[in-house]
Amino acid sequence: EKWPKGDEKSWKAALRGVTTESPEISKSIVNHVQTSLARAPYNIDDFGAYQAAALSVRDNLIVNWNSTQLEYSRKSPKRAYYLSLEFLMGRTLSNALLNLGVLDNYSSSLSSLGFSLEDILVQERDAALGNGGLGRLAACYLDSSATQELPVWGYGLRYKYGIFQQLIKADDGTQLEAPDPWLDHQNPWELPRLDVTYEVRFYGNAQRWDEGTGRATWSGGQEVLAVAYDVMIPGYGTKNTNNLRLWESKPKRGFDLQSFNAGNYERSVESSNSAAAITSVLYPNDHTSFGKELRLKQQYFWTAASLADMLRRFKHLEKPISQFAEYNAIQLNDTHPTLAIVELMRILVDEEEVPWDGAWTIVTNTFFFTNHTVLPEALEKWSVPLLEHLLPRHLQIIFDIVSHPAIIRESSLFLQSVEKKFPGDREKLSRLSLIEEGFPKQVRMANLAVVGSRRVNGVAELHSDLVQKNLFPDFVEFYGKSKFGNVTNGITPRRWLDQCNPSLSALITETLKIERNVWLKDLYKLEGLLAHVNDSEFQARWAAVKHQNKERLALFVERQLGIKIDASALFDVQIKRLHEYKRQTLNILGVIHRYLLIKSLKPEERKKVVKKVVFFAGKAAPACTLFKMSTLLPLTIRLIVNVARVINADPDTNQYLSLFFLPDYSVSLAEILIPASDISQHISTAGTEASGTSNMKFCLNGGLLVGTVDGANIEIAEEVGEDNVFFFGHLTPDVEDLRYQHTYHPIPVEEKSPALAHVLNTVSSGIFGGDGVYEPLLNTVRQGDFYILTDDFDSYIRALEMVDEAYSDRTEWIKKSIRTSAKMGKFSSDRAIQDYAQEYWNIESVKL
Ligand code: RUG
Repeated sequence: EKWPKGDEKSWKAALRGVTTESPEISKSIVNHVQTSLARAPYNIDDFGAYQAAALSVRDNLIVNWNSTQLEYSRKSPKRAYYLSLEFLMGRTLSNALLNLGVLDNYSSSLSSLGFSLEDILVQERDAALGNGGLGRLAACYLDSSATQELPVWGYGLRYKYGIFQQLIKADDGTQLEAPDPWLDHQNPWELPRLDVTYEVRFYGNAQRWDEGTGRATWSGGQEVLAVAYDVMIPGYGTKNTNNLRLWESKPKRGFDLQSFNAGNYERSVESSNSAAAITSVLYPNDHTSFGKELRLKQQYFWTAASLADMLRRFKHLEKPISQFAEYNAIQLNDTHPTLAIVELMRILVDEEEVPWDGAWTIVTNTFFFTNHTVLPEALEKWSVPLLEHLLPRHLQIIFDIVSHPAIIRESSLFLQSVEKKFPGDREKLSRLSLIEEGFPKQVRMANLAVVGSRRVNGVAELHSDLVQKNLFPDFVEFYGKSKFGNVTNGITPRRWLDQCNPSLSALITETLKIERNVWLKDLYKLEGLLAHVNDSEFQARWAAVKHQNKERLALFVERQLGIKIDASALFDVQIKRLHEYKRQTLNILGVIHRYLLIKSLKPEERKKVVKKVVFFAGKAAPACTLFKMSTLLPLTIRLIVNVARVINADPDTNQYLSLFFLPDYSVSLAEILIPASDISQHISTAGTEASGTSNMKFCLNGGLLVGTVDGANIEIAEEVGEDNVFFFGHLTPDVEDLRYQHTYHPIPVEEKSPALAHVLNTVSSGIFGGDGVYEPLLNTVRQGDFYILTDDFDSYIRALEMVDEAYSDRTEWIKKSIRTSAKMGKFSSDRAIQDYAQEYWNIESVKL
C-alpha cells in the first residue's frame, strides 16, 4: 500500500491542535510521530501510526498508573500478588482504548489523519508469553483485578521469545516451529525500570550456623541481576491501573575483563550469555514436567526477584516482619512458583533472623496454591542432586520442612490415626512426603505447595473434587477439608465479548437498555436477554450478527489459504493446544466418518445434509528431543491437514463438508474464530480437562457447545440448561474401569464400534496419503486406547447428529444461542477474582 495516506493539511492542523475532533489526541499522535519515532509528520505507514497511537495511549496509562500506585502507597492496603510463569496477554492497544473509554476518539483522530483504526490495531504483535489456558487465565485475572479496583500485581518473566510461531509445511502438513522475536520492535506497553534490580544467586555453598537456629549462610556461586519491566494493566471504566512486573535476567558484571585481556573473547562473554539465557525463552510445553536445569533456574530467578521486591515494598510500611501475611497474599499459579515458599523461609530465617517456627507461620499464612491439572505427567518434581547443585540452601530448607517439629508432631498424630484406621499402612506416609524415594530422590513440588500454603484450590467444581479425592486425599485427611476449595475459572467479558464481537455487544446494550459499562462489569445482567428470546426481530438481528462474524472469518481464511467458504454452513470449531487428552483425534476421525457418509450418498440425498465447515487450530509441543520420546501430536496435525486437502478437493462432497487447519493459533486468532462459531468442541476424556476457558468464551458469544461431562462444561450446562448443550461420552467414574478393561479384557474396535473401525481402516488404506505414516497414531486407538476414543466414538457421532438436527430448525437454534449467552454471568473473571479476593486473599478494593 502507498503512504502517506492522509491529507497533509489535516496533519498540520493536528499539530497546531485545531482539528475539530479530539484535538488533543490528534496532536499527541502527531507529536509522537515527530519526537518519539523521529519521523516527519505525514511520512508514516500503518505500523508507524500504530506506534504513535500506542505511545499516545500509553501517556494516559502512565498517569493513571502513577496515581494508582501512589494511592496504594498512601493507604497501605493488604495486597495480593499473582505469581505466574505465563501471561498470555495478546494485543494491548484495543484493550487499553476500551478500558480508558477513548476508543471512538482515537478512531476519529486516526481517521482524520488518514488511517483506519482497524488497520492500525492489526499492526500490533501479540504478547504471547504463555502456552494456553493457564497463561490466558492469568491475563484475564489481571484485567478483572484492575477493573474491580483490587490491589493486585502480577509477577512473571520477560521472555525475549514467546511461544513459537507455528508454520505448516506445504508438502506434507507437518508442523514447523520458528522463534517469536516479539520484542524486535520497540514494545510501547512496558516501562523499563533499570533502577529496580535484585541480585539472584545460584550454586555456591550453604553453611549452617548451628542446628539450633536452623540458620545458614549461602555464598559463592553465580550472581545474576534481575531487572524490572512494568506493564500497565488498566481497569475497565476506572482510573485504577495495576502493574504486571516482568523480570529480565542480566549479567551482574558485564563480561570478564581478565579473559578478554588475555585474548579469550569467547570465555569473557560466557558468563554474561549464561545469565541472559535465563529469561530468553518460554518453555513451549504445558502438562509436562521436564526436569531441565534452565527451567529450574527460571523458576528460582523469578520467585527470588519477586519476593525481594515484595519485601522491599513491605519494609516501607515500617511494620514488624511478623505482620507480613497481614499485608501480603501470594497466589501460586500452579506449582511453577513453589520455590517461593522456600525462598521466603530463607529470607525470614537467614536474613530477617525470624525463628523457624515463626517464619513457618508467616509463610503458611501468606501463600495460596491453585492446581490446574490432575494429569500425573504435569506434576512437577525436581531431582534432589539438581537442587543440591543449583540451590543448596533451598534443599536444606526443604529437608528442614520435612522434619519440622510441628509437622512431625502432626504427622505422628496423623500416623497414629492412620495406624488405627489402616493398620500397617506405611504407604500413606510415603505418599504424603515431600520427597519421593528413588534414584535419584525427587522433591514433589505439589506436596510442597500444599504443605506451605494456607489454602489450595482447583479451577472447576469437578476438578476441585478430583483434586481432593484423587490427587491429595491423604492431605485432605491430614489437614481437613477446609484447606481445600474451588474457584471456577472465568474470562474477561471486555476482551471476549465487547472487543472481539462489537456488533453483538452493541445489540446487547440496545436490547437490555442499560449502559454497556454496566453489564460489562456485572455480567449477570445478560439474563435480561431472556425476556427477548421469543422476539422474532431480536432473533433476526442476533442471527445477522453471527452471520456477519462468520463472513469475517470466511474472508480471513480466504486471504490466508485462498479457499472460499460458504458462511451459511454450520461452523464447527475446535481450537486449543494439541493434546492427547483433549482428543483432537476423536474430532478428525469424526470428520472422516462424516465425509465417508456423505460420499456414500446419492447426489439427491446429499442435498439434505447439513452443510458444515470444520475449523481446527492449535500448537503441538515440539516433538522432542534426545531425552524424551516424541509424541504423536504433530501426527494428528498432519492427519488433519491431509484430510482437509482431500475433502476440500472432492467435488462430490465439498459443498457439504470442508475442513481447515488454521496455522499459528494465538489470542488474536481466537478473537476472530470465537464470535464466528455455531458449535465448538470441548471433548476431553471425562476427568482430564481441569476446567477449560474457551468453552466459556464460545458460549458468551452465542456459540453452542458439544462436549464431554468434564471440567467447566458441567457448570456451563448447569447454567444454560442441559437441553442447550450437546453432551456425550462416558462419565469420569467409568474411565478407570474402561482402561482396566482395555488392558485385561480388550474388545476389538470392529466389535465395539464398526463405524470407527471403518474410519481407521480408511485412513490405513492411504486415501489421505502418508504411506503408513499414521499407523502409530491409529494404533494408540486400536490398542490400549488410554483416552477411550473407542468407547466414546458412537455417542460422539450421535451428539453431532443431534447438532445437525437442532441446526436444521434455525429459529430454535437462535433461541438456544441467545439463552446460552444470557446465562454466562457466572463465568466472568470478575466473579472469579472476587472469589479469590474474599475467600482466599482477604483483600479489599482501593478507590482512587
Ligand atoms: O488444562 C488446564 C485447563 O483446563 C484450565 O482451564 C487452564 C486454566 O486453569 O489451565 C490449563 N493448564 C493446566 N495449563 N497448564 C496446566 C498444567 O500445568
